[in-house]
Amino acid sequence: MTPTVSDIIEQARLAARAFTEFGGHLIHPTLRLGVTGLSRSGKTVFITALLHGLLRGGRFPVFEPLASGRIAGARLSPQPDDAVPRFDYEGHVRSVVIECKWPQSTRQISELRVVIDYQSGGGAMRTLTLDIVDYPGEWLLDLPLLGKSYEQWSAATLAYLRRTTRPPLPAAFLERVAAIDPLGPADEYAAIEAARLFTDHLQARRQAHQTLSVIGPGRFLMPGDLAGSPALTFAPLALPGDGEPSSATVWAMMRRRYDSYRDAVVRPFFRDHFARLDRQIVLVDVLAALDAGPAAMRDLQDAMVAVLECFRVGRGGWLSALFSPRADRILFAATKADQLHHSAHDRLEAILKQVTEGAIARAGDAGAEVDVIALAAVRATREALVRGADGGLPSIVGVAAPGEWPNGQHFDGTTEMAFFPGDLPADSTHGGDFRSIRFRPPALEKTDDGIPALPHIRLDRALQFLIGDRLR
Ligand SMILES: Nc1nc2c(ncn2[C@@H]2O[C@H](COP(=O)(O)OP(=O)(O)O)[C@@H](O)[C@H]2O)c(=O)[nH]1
Ligand SMILES: [Mg+2]
Repeated sequence: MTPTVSDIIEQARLAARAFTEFGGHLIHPTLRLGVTGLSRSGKTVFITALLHGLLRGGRFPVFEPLASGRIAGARLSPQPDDAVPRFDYEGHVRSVVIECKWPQSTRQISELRVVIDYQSGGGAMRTLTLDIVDYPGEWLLDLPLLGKSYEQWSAATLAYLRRTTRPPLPAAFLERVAAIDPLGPADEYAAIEAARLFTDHLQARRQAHQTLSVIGPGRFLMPGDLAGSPALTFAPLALPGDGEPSSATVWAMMRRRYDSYRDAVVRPFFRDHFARLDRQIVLVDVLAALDAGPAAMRDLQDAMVAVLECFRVGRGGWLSALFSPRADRILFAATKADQLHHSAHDRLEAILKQVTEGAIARAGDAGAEVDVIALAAVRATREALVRGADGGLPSIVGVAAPGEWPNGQHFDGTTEMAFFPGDLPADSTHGGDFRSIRFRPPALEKTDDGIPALPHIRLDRALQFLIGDRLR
């Protein structure tokens, strides 16, 4: 595809913005940190714990600027983008620290600015403005749409749906599509019905597979503020190989909606948010995928390829006319590592490393420094050795979320218990006998100032990689 006039105008706009931002950054150094991951991967908890640690001074021995006492203070400040909702730090921290509940899940992009005063290595007082942007990883799936027409997307998506043999099968949707004549008159009801069956199928896959499905659109999985809008009411159709539909047909209507989704939703997200990030952390619930089995691990690997491809865009190709990512460090983090005894943390990290290396081999180098880590933003468990048949089993102790397990065991959500979560597999392609457990947040110790610190695992190491070098 060659750049169009609008691509060229876009490029000029981007250049102008980069110039203005660059000028501003010389006076007020600013770092934009993107936090992404699929729904429930732990974004809200991660940002809450990170901010709590920065604002009240957490126990972060590996985060050098804080550990060495060079950070004089950090405070929240009004965010730069008026059109983006604010990350509800106060509400989330109240929930975890005071109410002992995990924060409400959010399904939107949000942002928060924190200003850090620190002493540089040379002794001068400096300020770093850190903008944290929380956005659904589902939205990164939409990158391929930028280069596809409705016809191309329809053909690719239908081919995939017809080929797939893994349940849940899209039978209801495919039946519906077979009954639609794309050259027939546009019928709003038929469009809504087809889009509903298509979305239902995507959601069902998401539920069943635990990880990212490689077919989008991403907003069908995570609509944000667009739920119910016509830009989200389209579906692939079985189209003739060529020809042009007249404007009154279903085909033309679906195509208009697809185009507006691509141009008014997907493109501005990549251009206005994604491309402006300096650093990125991608949170991955590796333990949930391991629990779900080898097929989920393969999906996870595909998802990582898709994510890395978003960062490669800037390195030439027609897409770089639309946006070029500037992130120079990307951290992949396996979250909720507190479900494991610390003796298994390195293995979790090694599994994530295997998955990322596989993705880099397929997607290619992202042009940024990439690292992996296993962490728990908020550690909900302690450790214990529980006597087993052959000696001590490295176990964890915590309060499991209330509910019933498939084995009939009942949890009341208040009693502390020891668990042996099973062994992680030696490599990512083999299932282990690991089982993922949902814990309640930890009961926190009271402190003198009444604001307890949050226990964590390796959150300080993540911070050091993501922003440590900018606080020197
Ligand atoms: N044990 C444990 N559970 C976590 C941690 N972080 C997140 N969770 C769990 O994962 C759920 C989803 O986290 P959340 O941050 O809301 O995910 P988001 O959808 O990516 O923002 C929470 O409700 C918790 O049950 C953690 O550090 N430790
Ligand atoms: Mg969230």
